[in-house]
Amino acid sequence: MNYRGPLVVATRNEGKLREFRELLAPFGLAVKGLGEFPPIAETVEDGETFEANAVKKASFAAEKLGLATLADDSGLVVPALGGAPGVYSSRYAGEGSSDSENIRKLLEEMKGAADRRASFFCVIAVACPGGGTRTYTGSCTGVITFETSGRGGFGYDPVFYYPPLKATFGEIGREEKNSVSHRGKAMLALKADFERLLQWLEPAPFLEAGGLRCLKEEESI
Ligand code: ITT
Repeated sequence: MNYRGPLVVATRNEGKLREFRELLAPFGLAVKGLGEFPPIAETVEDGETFEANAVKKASFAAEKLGLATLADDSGLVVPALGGAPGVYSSRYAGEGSSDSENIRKLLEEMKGAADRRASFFCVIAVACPGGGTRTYTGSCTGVITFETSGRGGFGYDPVFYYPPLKATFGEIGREEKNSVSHRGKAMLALKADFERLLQWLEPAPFLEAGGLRCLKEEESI
């Protein structure tokens, strides 16, 4: 028997949750958002890397809820800005800043920049209570526009122009974005590992009733 869920998606970002629901739909797992549980404290995202923050978010929620949990940490890396906003992408214009405030700051900082390349990065972490974590990574590279275009997606999508599609991520549909995005690519890596992941998530039969245990990394098949 393989693990059949539920899998909690631990994000407070509605845009991300919508994308994950669509990306996870073919996997046949019962996907649950944080909103379906009593509120848990917010994870302090003080890691220096996307991976550290993703692992922290997933394992914190997994421990609190006692369920297998997926989280991602993602963001935009702009070489002309020394890698900013990076792990601070969601709060680039200050704590609690909105997507449009972050975009305004980005366009301001990019004034006069000759090199407008930018990459989105995503690290997905899947954690099991008392178990460990497995991580999957994806990225995609585009160009920062001079003004917003399109109302789709979330975050920096309206200023992220993706040359192969000749459009910003704000101008394309969710399905199209998922087929090329950093999150979509990290999900492809997860998909390639899916059978192993299910076995890793499978409760060990000798555990106490209701207990869910993941094989430790060194035990993994
Ligand atoms: P959670 O931590 O609750 O998941 P968050 O929005 O704070 O929500 P992150 O800390 O991972 O998530 O920050 C990601 C930020 O990076 C996000 O708020 C956007 O500003 C940006 N970002 C990430 N993925 C994006 C995408 O697909 N399109 C546009 N912007 C994205």
